[in-house]
Amino acid sequence: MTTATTQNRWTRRPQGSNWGDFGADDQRGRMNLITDERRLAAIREVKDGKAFVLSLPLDFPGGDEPGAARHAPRLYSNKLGEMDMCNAPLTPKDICCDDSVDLTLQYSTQWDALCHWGRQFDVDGSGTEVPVYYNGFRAKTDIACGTADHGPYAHKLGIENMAETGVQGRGVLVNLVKPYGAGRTVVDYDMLMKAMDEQGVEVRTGDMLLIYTGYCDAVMAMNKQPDEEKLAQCGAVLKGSDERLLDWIDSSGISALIADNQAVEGFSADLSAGENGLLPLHDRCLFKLGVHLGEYFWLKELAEYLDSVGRHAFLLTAPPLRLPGAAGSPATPVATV
Ligand code: UVW
Repeated sequence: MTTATTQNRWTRRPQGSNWGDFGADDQRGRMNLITDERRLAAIREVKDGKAFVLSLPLDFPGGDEPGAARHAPRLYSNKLGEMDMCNAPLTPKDICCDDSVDLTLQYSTQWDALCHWGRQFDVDGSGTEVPVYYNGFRAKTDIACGTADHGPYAHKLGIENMAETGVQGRGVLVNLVKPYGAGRTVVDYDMLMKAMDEQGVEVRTGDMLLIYTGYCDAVMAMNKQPDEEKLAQCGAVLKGSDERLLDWIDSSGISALIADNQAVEGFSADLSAGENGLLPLHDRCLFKLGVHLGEYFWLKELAEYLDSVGRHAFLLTAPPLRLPGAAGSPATPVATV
């Protein structure tokens, strides 16, 4: 496809992408598929009135990530003048706590913004690749790095774009623990389809698809002392190099893809990258299709309940923080069944 955006960002879009389909300057991607009608249909999936919180406590998995790119949250009290606002005696009658937090946005239960993952791509057929994100938005000018004066800021594709949609629609859960156990299994297209068929999972356009792997069950059991070697053996991961799986994500019409594991897909610890980069599923979803990825969701209780009542669909309400310019966000999603 050849088209011109209002800012002439690209005339050539990546194969397998939907750039331009939701508008030349779209920043919401497949969230556009959650229409009012589909949201109403999702509300009609509520039968029992039960609510499940799908967030880990945000100080899990615990400690700093290996390499310390991502840190556990650090709470501290605000100051009112010299007064530390922890049990602070504001008046002779009143006491008050008032905190701040240093919060790594992609440490625990989180959404990836569409500016989280891009690649080098020749956007105009000139033979020169440039670093771009979904819909051709540019590294540096659209997604600005921090300077001595200010932090990084995504002028385009920041997580606030997702938040502004409300992120409420039909959730459908596939239970991979049932057929494949709680150990590390790499799940390809055939395996995912088999699990879905066996469980009678029907995916509709605009659905948010949740994959229960058991990884976060292990994270929770480790009680903030994560054992990385053991965790590497826990929970299924999707096989990002399986083109049939990626094509199905495209043709299924899902609006978001969510898992209770680290990255939805598996990746090699030595960071070796193939034709579609280190994380081909991230490439297809975030860069090409505008499908947000949710990670470290807490799915055990929901999965067990749905299994016990023989259902798979529910109302999912999962907005990220409406934090302008950010590449990701923690969330406290709720499934209403
Ligand atoms: C990486 O780990 C690079 O990304 P994500 O948080 O999407 O898994």
